[in-house]
Amino acid sequence: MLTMNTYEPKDIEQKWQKRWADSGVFQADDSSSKPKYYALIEFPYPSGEGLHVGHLRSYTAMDIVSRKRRMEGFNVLYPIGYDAFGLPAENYALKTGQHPRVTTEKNCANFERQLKAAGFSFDWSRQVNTTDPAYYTWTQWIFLQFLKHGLAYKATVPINWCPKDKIGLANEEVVNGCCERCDTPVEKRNKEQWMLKITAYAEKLLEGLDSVDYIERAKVQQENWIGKSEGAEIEFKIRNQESGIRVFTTRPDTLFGVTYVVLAPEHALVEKLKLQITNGKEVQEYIIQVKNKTDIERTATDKEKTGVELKGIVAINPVNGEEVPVWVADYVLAHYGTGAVMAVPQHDDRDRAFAEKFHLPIIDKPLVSFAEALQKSGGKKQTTYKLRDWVFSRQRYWGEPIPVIHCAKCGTVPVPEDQLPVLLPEVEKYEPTDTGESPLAAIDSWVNTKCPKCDGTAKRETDVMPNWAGSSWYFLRYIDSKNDKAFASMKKLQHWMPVDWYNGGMEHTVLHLLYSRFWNQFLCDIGLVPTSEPYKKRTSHGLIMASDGEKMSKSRGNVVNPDEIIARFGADSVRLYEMFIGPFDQPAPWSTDGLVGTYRFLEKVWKLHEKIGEHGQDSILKATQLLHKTIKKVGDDIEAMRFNTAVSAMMILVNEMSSLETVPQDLYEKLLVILSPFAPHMAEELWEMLRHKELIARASWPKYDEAMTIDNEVVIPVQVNGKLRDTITVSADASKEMIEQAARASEKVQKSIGKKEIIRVVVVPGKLCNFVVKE
Ligand code: ANZ
Ligand code: ZN
Repeated sequence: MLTMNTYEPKDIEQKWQKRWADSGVFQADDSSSKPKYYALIEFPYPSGEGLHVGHLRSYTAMDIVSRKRRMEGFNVLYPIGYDAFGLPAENYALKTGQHPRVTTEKNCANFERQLKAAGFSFDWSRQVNTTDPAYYTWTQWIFLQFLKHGLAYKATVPINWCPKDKIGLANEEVVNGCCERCDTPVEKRNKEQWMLKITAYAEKLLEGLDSVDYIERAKVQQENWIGKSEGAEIEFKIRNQESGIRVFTTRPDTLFGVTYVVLAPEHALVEKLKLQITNGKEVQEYIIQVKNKTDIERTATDKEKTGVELKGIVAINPVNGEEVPVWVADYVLAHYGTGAVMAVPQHDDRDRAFAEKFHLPIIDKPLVSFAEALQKSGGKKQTTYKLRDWVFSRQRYWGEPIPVIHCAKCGTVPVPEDQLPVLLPEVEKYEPTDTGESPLAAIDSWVNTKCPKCDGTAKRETDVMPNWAGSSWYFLRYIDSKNDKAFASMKKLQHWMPVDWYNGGMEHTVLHLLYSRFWNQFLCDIGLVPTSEPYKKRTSHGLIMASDGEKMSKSRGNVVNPDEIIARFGADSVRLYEMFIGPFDQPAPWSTDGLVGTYRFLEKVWKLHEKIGEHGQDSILKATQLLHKTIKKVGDDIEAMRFNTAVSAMMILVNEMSSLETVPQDLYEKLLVILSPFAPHMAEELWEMLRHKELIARASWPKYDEAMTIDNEVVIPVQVNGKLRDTITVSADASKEMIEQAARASEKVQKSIGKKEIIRVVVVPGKLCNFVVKE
């Protein structure tokens, strides 16, 4: 018999965290002969609020997968780091004057403490931090490769401008026409920006989706964002003009139904045809009025249509020579297709709404075949994408400086690679300048530099990168995080890539996934990474909500603090609870009662060790069978991310084992092994109490005997008033209720009973079921 003691998580958790660290058990081996497994979670932004219970959900899930893989004989890489550039630290600096570096360091240290307290099996030796110059050297270096290959360029583009944050926003940072951060209505401004030519990868990003295992929603969102559209480009000549209007259409077959043509208000022809347009003033006024509308406002089908006819301009339908009027209207976007459409009110809802409002003809003409339409119109096949190039400049401080120099003589000159990193200088004020330039622009000593080409006076680029940059390649850096010669060595990349399983938030399945796939594909194309797709498999977890069902937020005061609950219940109970809380991919409300439940369960597991013994009176067949079933179920459930049902299966097993007089050690040990990925500290402690010298983290995942997992079944006769009417097959240990239910479900039995009243039901488990009915 083992010594009795009670379950006290705080006595054991730190002990095991230290043992794990000292033994290096979770360090991945770059040259192991075991098969490799790369498990990835989205590295956190180290906010001042500390770890969120939502982080714990994703990290525990992949921790379970990682721990199971090690037990299955894999060499596992499960790394961690910090995505630490970004606005919150900078906004905090604006308020308090504290350098973002200082708050970032403090926050990272806090996160590290919290993550370690949760017992994750991260390989801490590979930690990365995107704000570390040793890291962003390589972010800058990769940017230079984009530049070298013509995929980074400067362009004057209308950008979304937040007048409050004084920052250019990417489309995705604009929510319902407002700044995602401060909710101020966003304006359009023309500004010179660095762009990354992600559109050059549109097709590849789409095609690559066929070769990966992503949850359906993620795949669909990627496809929609890329928005491939196959159609044709067709030219409508303008009467008495040289220039024509090129339209993009997915329905050339409707060409005979065209009753007018529409240009986007920003279309270059509007300016070019100025002298021919007889209502120029009206047109100009319209254009000014639509300037600040977002694309979503402009194209929403339920919005009232607006537009102005370009009087004096007439377009000619190439298939039949018919003359149609030309309009400008904001439902046509300048940056999609050709910025002009042929309008077919009979077949297109927006065109119809517009035609009805402005009394334009709606005609029903027979469709023609795509081929025929192209032939008659002289058009050509054309594919367009909704995907736009990526605005890569931010006029802020807390980001990676874009490593280029502007020379009056030589133009834009990349900073020579051996002069990287371009370090972020100290500034006195973090505010963007009044002109909307980065605060870096105000530091003359930093801005003024020498041209690397001609040695003449030159100026540094003062824009920094968006906070998507560092996270676009961090999974590569983990593989070789200390390399100072390259972002990662090809040999190590070949060993580890691709990531085998990546779990993260649903909110990141569009942009972060697309951007990081783009960087990886590009680096693969230039021969620097071995696989075109970075992630073999991608899943997502549901949000953890507050107990009131609302999103946890500081302002609502409903945030659950991981420190407090770990101090109260121990990390193992918290981990287990986060897995038990509900289907992994669904949002789930927090309940501290639930946490009490998982704590009690662990107490039961702990107590079980007092029952370990060899010569019990009970038959252990039932418990053994249940153990084998549970090993199978927990294993399968982990793979399918059904963590909640894995936990309940272990609960059922523990109840069964608790009902035994004595528990064979072998059974108990197997229970501990399958429980250990969920509740690793307790499992280690009990394992040690059973006199194991090795960590349970190094144990093997138990095998189950398939025969033991199959229920024994029995055939039971069903009678009505003593007469045999049918037989049913049920499991040997089926309860009375289950047998009666199965018997009632029999069609023959139902027929025999008919409308007669059932007076009594006699069930003898394993033997018989008899319905006594009123004749
Ligand atoms: C005539 C037509 C007839 C159209 C019809 C559709 C249906 P997707 O599938 O999203 O690519 N379009 C083209 N360029 C546009 C722009 N810059 N702004 C707004 N709308 C534009 O949509 C392609 C269709 O959207 C094109 O095909 C065009 O209208 C319109 F029964 O041409 B269609
Ligand atoms: Zn120069």
